[in-house]
Amino acid sequence: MINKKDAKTLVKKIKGHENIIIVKHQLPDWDAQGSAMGLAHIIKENFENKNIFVVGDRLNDDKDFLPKKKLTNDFIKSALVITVDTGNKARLDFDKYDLAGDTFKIDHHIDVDKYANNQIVMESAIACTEVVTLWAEMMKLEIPAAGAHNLYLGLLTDSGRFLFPKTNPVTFRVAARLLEQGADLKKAHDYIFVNDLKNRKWSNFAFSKMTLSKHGVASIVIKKEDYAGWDLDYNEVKGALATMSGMHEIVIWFTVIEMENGQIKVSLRSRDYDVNSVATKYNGGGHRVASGASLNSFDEISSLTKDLDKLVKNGKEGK
Ligand SMILES: [Mn+2]
Repeated sequence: MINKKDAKTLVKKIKGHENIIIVKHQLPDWDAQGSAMGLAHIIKENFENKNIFVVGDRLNDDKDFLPKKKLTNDFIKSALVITVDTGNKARLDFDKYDLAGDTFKIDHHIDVDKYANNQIVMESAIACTEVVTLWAEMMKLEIPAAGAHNLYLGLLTDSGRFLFPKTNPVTFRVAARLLEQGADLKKAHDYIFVNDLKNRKWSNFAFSKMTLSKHGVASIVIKKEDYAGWDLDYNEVKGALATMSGMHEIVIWFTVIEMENGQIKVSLRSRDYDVNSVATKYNGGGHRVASGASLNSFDEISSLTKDLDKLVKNGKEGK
């Protein structure tokens, strides 16, 4: 549950600032963007005379709350910066965060980095959009349809279509509320889950590269040359991850993706095992069964696989 005092603090801080900047994590997913846009729409609807901007990369061509020009340092110094869906400061998609007049973190990742002045962190929430919605409900704020649509997209994707283990009665209550507020179920589902043929072809190609350890740890390693010429963005390349889910034989699965800039990003998933405990060893973290990490070189893949094998050997409850 959200602590009412923290919920009120956020309202007070919004009231006290004319300028509001909403920050997501780098390489945003729909929970990050949905939380940011949803929150922006809620603030616009319920509080008068606010300049609200959502900064950083976007997943689509939604122009709402986009700064028309570069935000000045003076603007940032006078602003309340609200971060969404970002567990650690290093992952924020805003290089001037430290200039902010005031800061507030809204999140659902494991709370390892209390980087903001105040926060609402609900680790039990399946999506950050769930936290934003519950906050708005608790504070009796209106959720306009455009906000509900964005919030629903985050709920839908971070819960893996309501299949992931952390999906619970609250998730469905929040989904119901968002549909009542004007989120369009079919539109959202078609928008997220109907892909181009090239995405399915990519998934098939990527899955053909899957290797499986004898303990049921599957991985797909994707280098730059693998996706060269495919015309895919990072999230589409990462579509390879989902091809390994939903099979008895695979109990932990991960992708290793070489980014255009040479960074090596890992995404880890499991139905039952605490992959977060391994992710933290490799400059990462996130959730118990869904975490990210990064490697210094491809040589680290074998030790990563060994660590995950060990997790399986130790059993579901861990040792
Ligand atoms: Mn999230």
